[in-house]
Amino acid sequence: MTTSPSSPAAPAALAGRAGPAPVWRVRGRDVRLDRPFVLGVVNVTPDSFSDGGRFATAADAVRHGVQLAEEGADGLDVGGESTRPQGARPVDAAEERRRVVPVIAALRERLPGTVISVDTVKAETAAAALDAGADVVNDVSGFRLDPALAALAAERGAGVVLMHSRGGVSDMATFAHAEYGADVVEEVAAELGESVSRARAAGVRDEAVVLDPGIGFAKRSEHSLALLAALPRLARLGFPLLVGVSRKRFVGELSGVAEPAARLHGTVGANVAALARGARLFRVHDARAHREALDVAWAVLGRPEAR
Ligand code: HH2
Repeated sequence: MTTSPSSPAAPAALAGRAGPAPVWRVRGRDVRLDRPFVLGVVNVTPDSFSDGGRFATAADAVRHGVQLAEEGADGLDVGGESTRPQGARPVDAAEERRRVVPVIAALRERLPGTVISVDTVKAETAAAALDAGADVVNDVSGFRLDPALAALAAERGAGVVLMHSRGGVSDMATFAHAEYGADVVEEVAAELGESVSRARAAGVRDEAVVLDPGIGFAKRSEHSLALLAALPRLARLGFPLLVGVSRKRFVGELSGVAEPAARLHGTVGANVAALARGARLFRVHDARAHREALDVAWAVLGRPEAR
């Protein structure tokens, strides 16, 4: 089955994007990335940095996921463990499963055409999530932390998002490992390349892989900005790029908005800029604003420059 979003018409030949749209292979289905892919965040956590506790019950989380899909999200990313910058409390696999599995099962039933990903670093949680109907494993450790996760994804034909980070769950969103030499982009590209090698070694097909620079993970704001600006270099790795800038610290710093949940406008700006530099998937807390903004930006960017 080929899933192709219905509107608006995909711009024909985009600067630097001529040729067929990339296809993301997720559990036997081809998701054509022929317009910006909006991945709505469904955090089933009491402690996430911007929406912790808001959707902590399964019923609230399902309602929220359905709303995000109605607002135009192509996919939903369900997570039961926070990586918040203040130092997250790791959650054991049993508790994480208890949080995400009923939500994924209910969303699968309500939204058969929506791509569902599970945001986890643990194979045990991912296995239960895939059983419940998830299509994609979003591993913020890029297959570093649980050696069984890559093999599981390969065996189940799951799509994978391999995000760059350093350290463990409790410190990956801090500055504990944010030491880079002269060229942060080169280092992140090399470490993402190692994630790709781990995926290939386990038998994950290249068409299943999406890469993510890991905005705010083991990165100061200057690093996040440098990476967003250099997305064309990361695209040379040969995989579609996802960015997760939503409500993050650098957005707050640049826009002067301290409260994470109030950072929508800055977030939209960052995502539109990332689109222009080659990102195709956008992990966001606010679906409607991004559906509209990214579709409009996509249509404009798809036009040839006037002579
Ligand atoms: N960011 C967060 C969590 N998961 N996954 C990917 N692929 N990329 C990201 O940038 C990313 C991610 C952190 O954001 P959030 O889920 O809102 O917060 P928390 O980790 O506190 O739950």
